[in-house]
Amino acid sequence: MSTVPADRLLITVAPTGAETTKADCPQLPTTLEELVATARACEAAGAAMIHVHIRDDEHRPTLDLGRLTATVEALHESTDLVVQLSTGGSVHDPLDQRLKVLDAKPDSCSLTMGTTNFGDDVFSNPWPFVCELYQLSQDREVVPEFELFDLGQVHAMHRLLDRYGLPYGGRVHCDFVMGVPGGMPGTADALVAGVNALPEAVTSWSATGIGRSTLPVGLASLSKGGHLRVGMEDVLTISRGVPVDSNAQLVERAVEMGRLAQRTPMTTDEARQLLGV
Ligand code: KMH
Ligand code: ZN
Repeated sequence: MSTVPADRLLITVAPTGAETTKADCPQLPTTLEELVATARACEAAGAAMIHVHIRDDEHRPTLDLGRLTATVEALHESTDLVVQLSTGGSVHDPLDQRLKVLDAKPDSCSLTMGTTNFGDDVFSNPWPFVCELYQLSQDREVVPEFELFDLGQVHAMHRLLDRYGLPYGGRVHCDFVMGVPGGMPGTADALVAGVNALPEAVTSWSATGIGRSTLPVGLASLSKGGHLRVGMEDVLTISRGVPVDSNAQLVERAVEMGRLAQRTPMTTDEARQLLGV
């Protein structure tokens, strides 16, 4: 059983993503040095987990295993954050490379529960791939975070857990990623429908809303007792028309939203307990 008090708030920061270009957003952390500095600032501000996408020397998304491994090591050396590598990558990454992400030995990995239209692109997660990635996470002792872009993916999570059992670590944490054009809308109604449909085995969940849905989803998540994911992967403005300065600014706002909801940011040790890392 987790002994993390119920008022604790897990704040996950997703600082980079795979969609925004450095040219469009120079403050996006794309180098290892920028990522480590961002991670430290976000940890100091109240984040306990980091969801990581990395870039190459030209700031393009990459799943290069050497870089991923060096990134995990650098984040472990410089912070106590739970390090979660994205296995979603970019919409252009092949499935076999996405499986290899686990070779970089993260604490956690994202695991999206189905294929989603993603703007004009397709974020491909065929069922056999989902099953293979899940079994690999069990073998490699990496704690998955189930990413839910749509209500049907909640049902897929029931199927997966029924077929293959609990994740490594014995806890079940998922994250609603809402407001992607092609996925479920970033509304309180959609979040409540998703939360009400979760498998009983789920022990914790967070939510994030893309773009303008970031505040409605964050507030709805707190109202429903959930946790928060924030960061420049998901939103690039702090208010209408005002660009985000830094990921830490988004973490600070999440801390303030949590304070209003009488929730205290979780420590990294508490996050490890909560997630079974
Ligand atoms: N970049 C998106 C296509 C994940 O990190 O697992 C997929 C994504 C989900 O961001
Ligand atoms: Zn991601």
